[in-house]
Amino acid sequence: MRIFSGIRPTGDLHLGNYLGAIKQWIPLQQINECVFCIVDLHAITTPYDPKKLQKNILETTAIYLAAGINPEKSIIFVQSQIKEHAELAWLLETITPMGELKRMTQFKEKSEQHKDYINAGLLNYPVLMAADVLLYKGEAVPVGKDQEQHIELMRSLAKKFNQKFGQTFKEPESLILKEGSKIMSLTDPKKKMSKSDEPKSCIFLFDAPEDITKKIMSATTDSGKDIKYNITKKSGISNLLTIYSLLSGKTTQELEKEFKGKNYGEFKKSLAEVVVNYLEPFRRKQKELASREAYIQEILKKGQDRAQIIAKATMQEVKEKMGLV
Ligand code: AQP
Repeated sequence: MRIFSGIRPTGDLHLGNYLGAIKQWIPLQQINECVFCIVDLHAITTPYDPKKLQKNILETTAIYLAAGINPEKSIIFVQSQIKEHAELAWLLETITPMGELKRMTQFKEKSEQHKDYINAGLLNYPVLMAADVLLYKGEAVPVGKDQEQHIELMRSLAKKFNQKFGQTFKEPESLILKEGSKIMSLTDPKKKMSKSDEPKSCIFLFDAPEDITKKIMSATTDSGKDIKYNITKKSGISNLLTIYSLLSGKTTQELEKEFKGKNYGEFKKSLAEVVVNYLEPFRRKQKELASREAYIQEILKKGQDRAQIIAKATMQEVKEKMGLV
């Protein structure tokens, strides 16, 4: 299968980005043809600093590599370097109903979050995302739960295009994990963990061990003292149990048994140790890669060359079908 996924270079990546998306990319590349993009054109739909964008792109690429994406197997590249993404997005916009875009939860949330930056790019974000995947004839998209609605739109656009202009695209499926597809904020477990939220709400992949411990020890928990998974009544402790389970390989039931009779403090202390140890190789690899900018640039250039061949062929076919050539 051809797999496509991407991440916005909007700052340091957190445990949610890793557990919801990147972690499932690693095994997928063993038997599939994977295309992993750094989606900078999406990053500029919310407030950003142009002076930091290139640095964020390099850091996001370094995280892909540190997490285990193999550039010999998978294509890694920067979205804006392939102009066909924006071109196909425009063509798909002409078959996208406005009402569908306005209904998107992410558009509503981000408009609420950035009231003075509600731009047409933010509204059209899901169409660009559809173009990202369809340009490579992607068949599956490993993402977190927050992207499910966007994939639904992508499927309906693929179907509509095929009906209108002839069979061209497969309808991509979302690959959403059962566990970890929505890691919640440490300070407000009703909200998802988000890069643009306050730093103490996120565990960043390159956080120093003392920061990780501090953030976990002060994470919002619920009244009561049992370490029990109950997403509605105990969302804070349930979120921490999910993180513990995914990083340790133990089930939540095993963890409930292990921490029976223990208090939140003891549980959090143990979780902090698990997280610090799990992320140790990330910190080490990031330090190694930080001084290897030329190497990262070379990977991105090779990825771009490979991506360009596929993108060009799809655009030619799309333009022919739409009567543009
Ligand atoms: N909290 C989360 N739990 C599980 N998966 C998550 N993802 C994001 N947050 C969580 C998944 O990570 C991938 C990349 O996301 P993105 O950076 O492209 O966009 P985002 O969803 O907008 O991420 P953030 O962290 O919330 O960033 P900001 O604050 O900049 O908007 C996607 O697969 C996403 O599902």
